[in-house]
Amino acid sequence: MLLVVWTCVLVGALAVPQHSPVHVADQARSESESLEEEARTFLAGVDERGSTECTAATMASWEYASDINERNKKIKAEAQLKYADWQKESWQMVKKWNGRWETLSDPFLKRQFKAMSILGTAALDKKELEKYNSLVTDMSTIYSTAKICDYKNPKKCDLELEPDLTRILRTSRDYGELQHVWKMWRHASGRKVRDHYKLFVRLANKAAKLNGFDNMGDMWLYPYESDTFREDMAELWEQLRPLYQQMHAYVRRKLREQYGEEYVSKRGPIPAHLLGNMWSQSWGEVYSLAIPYQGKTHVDVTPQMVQQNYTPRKMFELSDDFFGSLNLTRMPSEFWTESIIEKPKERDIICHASAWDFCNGKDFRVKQCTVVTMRDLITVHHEMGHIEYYLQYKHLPEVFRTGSNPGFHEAVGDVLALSVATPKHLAKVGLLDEVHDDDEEDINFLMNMALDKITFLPFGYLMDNWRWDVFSGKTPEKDWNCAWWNLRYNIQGIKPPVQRSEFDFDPGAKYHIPANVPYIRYFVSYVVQFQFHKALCIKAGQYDPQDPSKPLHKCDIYQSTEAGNALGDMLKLGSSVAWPEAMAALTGGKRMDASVIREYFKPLETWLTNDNQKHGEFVGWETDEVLCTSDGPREAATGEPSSATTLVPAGPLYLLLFLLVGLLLSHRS
Ligand code: BJ2
Ligand code: ZN
Repeated sequence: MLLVVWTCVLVGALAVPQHSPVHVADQARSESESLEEEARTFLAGVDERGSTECTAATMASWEYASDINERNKKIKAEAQLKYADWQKESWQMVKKWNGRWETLSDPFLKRQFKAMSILGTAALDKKELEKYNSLVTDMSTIYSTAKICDYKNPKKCDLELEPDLTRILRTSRDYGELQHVWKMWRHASGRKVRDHYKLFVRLANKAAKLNGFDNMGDMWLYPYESDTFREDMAELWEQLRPLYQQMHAYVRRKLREQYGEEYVSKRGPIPAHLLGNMWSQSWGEVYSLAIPYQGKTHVDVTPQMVQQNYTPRKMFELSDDFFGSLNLTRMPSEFWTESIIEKPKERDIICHASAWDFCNGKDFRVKQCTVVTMRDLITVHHEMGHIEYYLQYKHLPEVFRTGSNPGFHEAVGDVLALSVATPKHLAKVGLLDEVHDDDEEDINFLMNMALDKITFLPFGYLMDNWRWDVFSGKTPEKDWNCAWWNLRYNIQGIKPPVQRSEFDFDPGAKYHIPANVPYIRYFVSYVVQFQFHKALCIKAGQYDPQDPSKPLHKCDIYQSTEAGNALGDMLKLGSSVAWPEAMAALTGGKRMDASVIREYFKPLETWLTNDNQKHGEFVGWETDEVLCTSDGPREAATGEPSSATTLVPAGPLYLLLFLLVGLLLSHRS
């Protein structure tokens, strides 16, 4: 390498008189060329080794997530430490380039150095990192293996989140049963991770500080490359809030008609357990209660899927076919042989659906405990969207094998699902018999979509608003749960079915908190996916702002290779350019823009506003109920299955009680 440099200088010296400007310029050029070359070789080496290390760590994580046992846990912990060793080692090598990489002229090389200058949690010392990792593993394991007892049969204590509790929340209309399941799930999951979370936050913040950030919340925003990110999110939410409030008022009336005014008041927040979902994060499952025109086509095709003997495999094939129809890459054979798409019977696994990139350009998998429902069909597309992104950017160096920003990654599958869910498309694949071009059916369809998309927005927004304040210390430990309910009330307009206290830890009952996955990405996704959809629909000739017969919500991009190629071109960029560039490549604009969702739902918004007015609905919510108290009822966890992992609630009173009972029992025997 060095030899080449010297040869070049020597040849130059012979050909050109000394000190001439041409000579100096040539010398500078060749020096910089050789630096570029050196950098390229260095980065290629780091990339090759990094990919191998990444594969090993990912494999160990997969093994544990798909077969939870002590042996796999140990192997995963060791693999995580080994990967962190490598990250530290490569980061130190990269650091030696400080002062030089900034002078490189190739932006592709420079950006790699920039991306590698953040070490992440590997900055912690070994003992602390081990603890940090084990806290996250333990929290997600508690969450993933939690079980509760049946409402009507308290001796049956093997109900799991997936599929049991999810099904009950989706289908039961029994207020008492829903309340039981809602409450017991939180006893079995969130409550049990509160202490873990305290230590976790301290270590996470320590790692963030070692990386030069104030706290972990700030570090999470690094990939968005924006100084105004939080303000931008707040602004987007403000633009969307009026539409959400119309939905809220409408659904509250429908629930009041179902459950009665003693349970659902006219002006109050909605009880959180009545919305068809354990976290009230999207409300699609109460569509049957909220259908605007009962006599018209219903677009929840779950019954048709069941009737037609759909299987998880068939759902994945349907999704693969859609990607293929766009000229995007189909799932490789390893995907079909290695993915887990049904819940195995004889072992514990992390059922929460996820997509995996094993960093070797070959192995890509999904793990999902798929149930035959329309909701899960949408999730299948969501997960396959991640795989499609992995496939499109697999040629890039490891540092760029990630979304333009995390929200882009979340949006890919959802964009396709926006087409899949249209009545026209459902009819095409035989899931709907007939489709009429009729305003009332249109409103039914838009209501179904809004119950998923619009109602998700405040939840997607508040999850990390809660964590940002926890990490920054603005919300002290003693207020964690009540701060959560403040946000749930203020932003979503919901309330818990039973009063909460600081003995509870309700954020911990949602997967991404114990599993430590940032969440604002989903809020971003729900905004940008409509921008992507619009751009693709124009390319597919399916949307024309001037033509009322082609509104955005009727667009189906199926079989449009123009649309698919444009999407593929953006995905191929990975994070090699800043996200506004990638956004511009597809949509022509560089900003996140909430006006596109408003446009998509315009006919529904008009309809909702009229309907709420017609019924004299109060838009908004108010209450004088106390939803959460700092030293509230330390309700014992009744109806909870006993298990070896059940922790005795902290606090001297409980300890005393525990000892007394133990003493009594030993005395009796
Ligand atoms: C069902 C979905 C996540 C996702 C999983 C678990 C956490 C990260 C991954 C990543 C993908 C990647 C999920 C869907 C919409 C709202 C949210 C929710 N599961 N993850 N490895 N969703 O995003 O797919 O697969 O490459 O970053 O959590 O609350 O259900
Ligand atoms: Zn996702």
